[in-house]
Amino acid sequence: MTTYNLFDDADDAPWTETLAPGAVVLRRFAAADASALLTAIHQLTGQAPLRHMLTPNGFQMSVTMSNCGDVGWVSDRHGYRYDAVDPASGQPWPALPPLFLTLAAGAAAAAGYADFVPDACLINCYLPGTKMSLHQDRDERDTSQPIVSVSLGIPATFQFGGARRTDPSVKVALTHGDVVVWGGPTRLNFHGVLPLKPASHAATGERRFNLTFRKAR
Ligand code: MD6
Ligand code: FE
Repeated sequence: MTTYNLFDDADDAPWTETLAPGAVVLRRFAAADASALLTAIHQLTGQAPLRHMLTPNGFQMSVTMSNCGDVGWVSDRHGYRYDAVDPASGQPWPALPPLFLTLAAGAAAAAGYADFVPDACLINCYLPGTKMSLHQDRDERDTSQPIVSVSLGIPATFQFGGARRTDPSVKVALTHGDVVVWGGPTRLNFHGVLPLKPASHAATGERRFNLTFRKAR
C-alpha cells in the first residue's frame, strides 16, 4: 500500500492544467490551506455527521456525505434536492467557514470566474474501494456559476466526460490540495470518480475528502 507523506504534494508552487474550455485543474492550489481545511471538516462533521445517503432507487451510496452552507445537497427516495435543513437532525447545516469562502472564490477567480460566492458545500468522504458513478451536477438553480472542487488526502482518478453520458471521457489523477474548477460550456458535463485504491496519507489516513462548492440558489 502506498503511503503519502504530508509534503509529498506541497513542495511545488501551484500550476494549472486545462481539461476542456471552461474546466481546469489548479494543481496544489489548496495545499497550503489543507490542514486548516481538515480541522474545519472535522469540526463541521462533528455537527452534521457524514452519512450514507440513498439514491432515489434505494441504493446506499458508497461515499459518505455531509454539507455546510445555507443549503445542503440531499439524496433520498424522493430524489435529489438542496435543503436548508439536515434531515438527520432537523437543524440547519453548519455555516460555510470564512476560509472555505475565500478559498472557493480564489480558485474560481484563478480559473477565470470572477465573483464566485458559493452558498453550499458538499463534503464527501471516500475510503479505498468507494466510488462515484458518472453523473451531472444539475440540481443547482444557477448553472451560470462554476463548481469548485477540492481534493484532500489519498489520490483518486477523476473521470471527465462530455455533455452526453456516452461521450468519451478523460481520466485525471487528483491528489492532496488539487482543485478542479468547472463551468461555462462544461458545467453540465458528465463526471465521476473511479474506485479508490488502498493508500494512506499522513493528513487523512486511508481517506479522501472532497469539498464541492456550488451556488445552488
Ligand atoms: C469528487 N466530484 O471529486 C466528486 N462535481 O469526489 C464531483 O462530483 C464534481 O469534482 C462537479 C464538479 C467537480 C467535481
Ligand atoms: Fe459532481
